[in-house]
Amino acid sequence: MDKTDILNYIRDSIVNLDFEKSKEFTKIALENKVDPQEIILKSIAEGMEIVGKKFEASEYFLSELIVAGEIGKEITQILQPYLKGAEVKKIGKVVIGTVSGDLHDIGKNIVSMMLEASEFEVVDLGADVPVESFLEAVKREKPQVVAMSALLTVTMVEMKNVIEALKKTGLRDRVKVIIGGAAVTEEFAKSIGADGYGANAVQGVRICKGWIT
Ligand code: B12
Repeated sequence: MDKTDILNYIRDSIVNLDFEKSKEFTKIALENKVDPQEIILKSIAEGMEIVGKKFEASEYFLSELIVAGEIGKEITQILQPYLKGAEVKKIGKVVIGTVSGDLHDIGKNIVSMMLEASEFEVVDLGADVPVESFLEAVKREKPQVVAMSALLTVTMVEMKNVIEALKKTGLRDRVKVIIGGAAVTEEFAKSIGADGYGANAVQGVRICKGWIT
């Protein structure tokens, strides 16, 4: 079994909603020194995309989405210790959360972990985070970056609300704002006055690093 096979097996077990096999193959991948970032991008992200397409085609329903979500979460947890770098001096602080009304947190968790692995201190506010909680965290934690995720078209507007609230409270100039998630685009990011947009976790980390160093 070569690396591509293992990555495909993990992806396919996610698509087939096979909890045990997806965990088993992830462990095999790690034993074979497959880069955990590749597992995220090639297996989890691609697997979830296929599940999403099946959902759109009414081949899968909400129950299947939930199971796929749980599998994605579980695999990400298995990968977490392998993503974390050694305890080194942190280069900057990021406050991250999925916006209010949105429960999708798998992508946000991946971004969070990759930031940590890239020597950022991350304050993860979780999912369904109200505007006020973002504001409080900026005041309390004094981060250089605020990162927001949204997967639903209806919750994208919350990102704009957070930026407006940061402006109103005089905090906007103290932070850079980056957004991401399947619902948002580069154009949307520009239109709401965000400083950056990351199509995936790797891009997101690269942008944040560019701001700090
Ligand atoms: C799993 C899933 C769920 C799970 C979520 C579990 C969880 N704990 O997250 C559950 C079952 C709960 C769920 C619920 C719903 N879901 Co849903 N879900 C999905 C699914 C299949 C996968 C999402 C996912 O985890 N992808 C994998 C991760 C790794 O990808 P990602 O989140 O995009 O993140 C990557 C990048 O976008 C980026 N990124 C993400 N955030 C950020 C942030 C920053 C700062 C940066 C830089 C980058 C970044 O980096 C990540 C890694 O590279 C998508 C389909 C899809 N194709 O996206 C639908 C999808 C998002 N859901 C959808 C819908 C409609 C719903 C429901 C409304 C269904 C319903 N009728 O009730 C509810 C809403 C619940 C709510 N209030 O939030 C729609 C949204 C349509 C739209 N445009 O609004 C989608 C697109 C499915 C579809 N095709 O119709 N869902």
